Amino acid sequence: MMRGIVSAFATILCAVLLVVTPVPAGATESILLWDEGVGWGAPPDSMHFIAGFRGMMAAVDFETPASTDFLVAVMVFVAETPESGGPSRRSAATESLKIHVWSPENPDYPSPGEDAVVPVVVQGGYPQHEWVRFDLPTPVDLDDANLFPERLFSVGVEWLVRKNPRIGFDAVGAVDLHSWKFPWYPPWEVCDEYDLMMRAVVSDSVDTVIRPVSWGAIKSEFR
Ligand SMILES: [Ca+2]
Repeated sequence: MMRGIVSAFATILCAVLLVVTPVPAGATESILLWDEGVGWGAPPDSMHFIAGFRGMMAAVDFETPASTDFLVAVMVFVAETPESGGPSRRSAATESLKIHVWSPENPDYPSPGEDAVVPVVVQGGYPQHEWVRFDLPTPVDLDDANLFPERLFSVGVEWLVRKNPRIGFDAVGAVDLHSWKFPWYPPWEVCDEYDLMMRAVVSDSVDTVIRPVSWGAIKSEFR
């Protein structure tokens, strides 16, 4: 475990956080992501999937760029969800999922700590095998130094239904050691063999337009 932590720290020093602004100049949103190996196109054959039992969680940590102050959405690559009860070509509908935003464990270590805001439940039935954007009910102020010391935060999911949905991960290229998984009990375990396919959408303004409810952008509700 200690070796893993030391390795994580070493990699944090050299890992590169990608900041992608896919919208035209003048817009305020950026997408934070690590090396998931998939770019903006279709996922590669190397993509795999994870799924947890009820109550399990998975997270990715980020550092807010100085130019952005608000977290407005979380993006998750939702993988195909097999029918329960045995092999089948059919896919079950996606089940509800809880979205979390965490403060860092401490200012010197980015693993998820306490919930920074009330977790959000998104209703099932959202698409599969694509990036799904879950808009938060209100932007989260990442400039709050009490909640996000050193501008560190994590986003992620908690499973409400066993093994539904599955979430993509990438095990090629760099493994950035910013993905965290499955705490039966603290501490979180860093993923040292893959990068979870979860992203943070940040903005420099609270004026960010929350997209209309659609299959591509799910408006979440605090629960
Ligand atoms: Ca990777």
